[in-house]
Amino acid sequence: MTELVPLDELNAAAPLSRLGPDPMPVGSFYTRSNFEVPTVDPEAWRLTVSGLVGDPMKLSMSELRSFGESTELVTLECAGNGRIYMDPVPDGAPWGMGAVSVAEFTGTPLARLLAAAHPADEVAEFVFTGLDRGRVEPEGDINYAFSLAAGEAASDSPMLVWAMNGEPLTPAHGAPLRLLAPGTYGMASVKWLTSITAVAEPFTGHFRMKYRYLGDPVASEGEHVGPIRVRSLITRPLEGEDVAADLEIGGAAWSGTGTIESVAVRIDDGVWMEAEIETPRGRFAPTPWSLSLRLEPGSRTIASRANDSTGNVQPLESIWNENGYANNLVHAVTVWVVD
Ligand SMILES: Nc1nc2c(c(=O)[nH]1)N[C@H]1C(S)=C(S)[C@@H](COP(=O)(O)O)O[C@H]1N2
Ligand SMILES: [Mo]
Repeated sequence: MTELVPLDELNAAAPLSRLGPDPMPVGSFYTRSNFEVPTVDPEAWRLTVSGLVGDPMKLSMSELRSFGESTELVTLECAGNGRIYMDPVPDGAPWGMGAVSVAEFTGTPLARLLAAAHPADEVAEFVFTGLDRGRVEPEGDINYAFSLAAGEAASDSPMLVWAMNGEPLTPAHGAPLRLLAPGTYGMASVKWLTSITAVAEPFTGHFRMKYRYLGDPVASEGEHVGPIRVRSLITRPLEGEDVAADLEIGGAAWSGTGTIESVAVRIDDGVWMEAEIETPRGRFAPTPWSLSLRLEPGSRTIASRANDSTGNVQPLESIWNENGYANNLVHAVTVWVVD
């Protein structure tokens, strides 16, 4: 039985109790699809690499896999995670805190394939196109597509993924092949990947232009949504639970702008207390944290706040923007401490 909490027919949230440090079952991993899941014939499927490259390619899955393989434990988070905590709540999928999940992904390092294609010096971005199609305003029918800057695409983190937790990718998560851009919000990790195109000008496709910060007090106006903002979540106890006075509070923290430096916990309006943090099980894996405390009986609100190695810290209040992206406010849960 799947534990996902459906938001609508295409989008479903992961249960917080399953978040890190281990991979979550694929059936618990959140799903976010803008269009219907396309039907893909895996035998006929090919990946094309074209545009401003010296050696264009059209690859079967086994040809792609000959470029190498690596496995990483990765935290994937949707830019809309936490949207409903903004005031007023912007339009868009009404995510609470369940649009983030952790799995072990296996695939071919993107940089290896791109190097073999010999991109021209003037390449500014690579455009990744999926097989899913749908109607958007004002363009009409389009395929889902997103781009990465040439430098990010050629770095050692993006992967062309065909397996999740050692099992073939499922249709909902982009079978037979998806891009995975660890450290960047989920919209860049294009599912049902069919082509990679090297271009000299910044890509202006619908989704690339939609995922921008508008009216955000922290980002510059119109800036593309990219690196995941630092966040911690409390995974134990859960919202609304009855707990004993002596308890261990714990959760996961991650950031696309650095490594997690510290996590602090606060009870009601008290002082921030430093939690213990563990070493994450990979470059893009969540950092587990915990703190054992004795709480006073009654209703208590527990909050957590993470800092990363580049000096970013979670804000105490939601940072609002027009499309409801990247709301990384401190996480709080209210529990009942039994006498
Ligand atoms: N082709 C395609 N890729 C896509 C999307 C999509 O709608 N179509 N949604 C993106 C968004 S917004 C997110 S958050 C992630 C979600 O990946 P998941 O469904 O495997 O969790 O996929 C991204 N890749
Ligand atoms: Mo997303």
